[in-house]
Amino acid sequence: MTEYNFVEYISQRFDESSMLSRSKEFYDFMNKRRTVRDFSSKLVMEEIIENIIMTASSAPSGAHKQPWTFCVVSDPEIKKQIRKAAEKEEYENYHGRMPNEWIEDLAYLGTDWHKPFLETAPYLIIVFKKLYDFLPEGSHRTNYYVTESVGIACGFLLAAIHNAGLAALTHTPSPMGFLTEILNRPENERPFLLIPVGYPAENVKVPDLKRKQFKEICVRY
Ligand code: IYR
Repeated sequence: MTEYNFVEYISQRFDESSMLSRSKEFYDFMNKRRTVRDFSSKLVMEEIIENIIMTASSAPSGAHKQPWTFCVVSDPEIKKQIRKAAEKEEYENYHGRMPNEWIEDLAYLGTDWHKPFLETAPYLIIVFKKLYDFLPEGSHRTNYYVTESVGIACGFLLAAIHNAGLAALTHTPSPMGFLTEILNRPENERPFLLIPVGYPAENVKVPDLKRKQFKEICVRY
C-alpha cells in the first residue's frame, strides 16, 4: 500500500475567554470592511500586495489544486486598456443589457458605466480560475470545485486587503473575456473577478447599507 506523508498539525489553541474576545473582535473588524468605489492613486508597497495574495492562496481548494492565478496590474497603459474595454461592456449593460429590475436594485449604489477606478487605483488584481492544469508534456489534468475554491480564495483576499488597511472593490464587468485578451492568459484560465486595490480616496463616502441580522441569515436545528 502506498504510504503518504502526513505531518503534525500545529493547531491554534486559546482559552475560552480569549476565543470569545477574538471572535468578537474579528467580527467587529471585518464588519467595518466596505466596498469602496473611489481610490487614491497613492502607491502601495509591492510586498504588501504579495502578502495579500499569498494569504488568498492559503485558501482550501478541491484536491489542493489551487486553481487560481492572480494577475497584478500596475502598468498605467494596461490599466487604461482594461478601463476602456470594461467601460465599453458596462455601457451596453447600463443601456439595455441589464433588465430594469437589476438597474433598480443598483440605483442606491450610484454606479454607472464610468469606471475611473480602473485607472486611479494603484493596483488591479485580476483573479483567474483555472479549469484544468497543463502537464509538462501538454496534456490536461482536471481541477475540482474550481468556482468554489476560487470564491473562497477571493474571500481570503478581501479579508487580507482589509486587514492591511487597504480598500477594494469587487468589480465584475460583464462579459469579462477582454481580460483574457489584454492579459494574454492561456486557454485553461477564465476571468473570475477584477479587484482594484489601494487606499480609499480622501473623505470617500459609501452607501448607508445595513447588514442582515443573525436571525435572518442563520437557522438553528
Ligand atoms: N457590473 C456593473 C453592475 C453592477 C452589478 C452589481 I450585482 C453590483 O453589485 C454593482 C454593479 C458595474 O460594475 O457597474
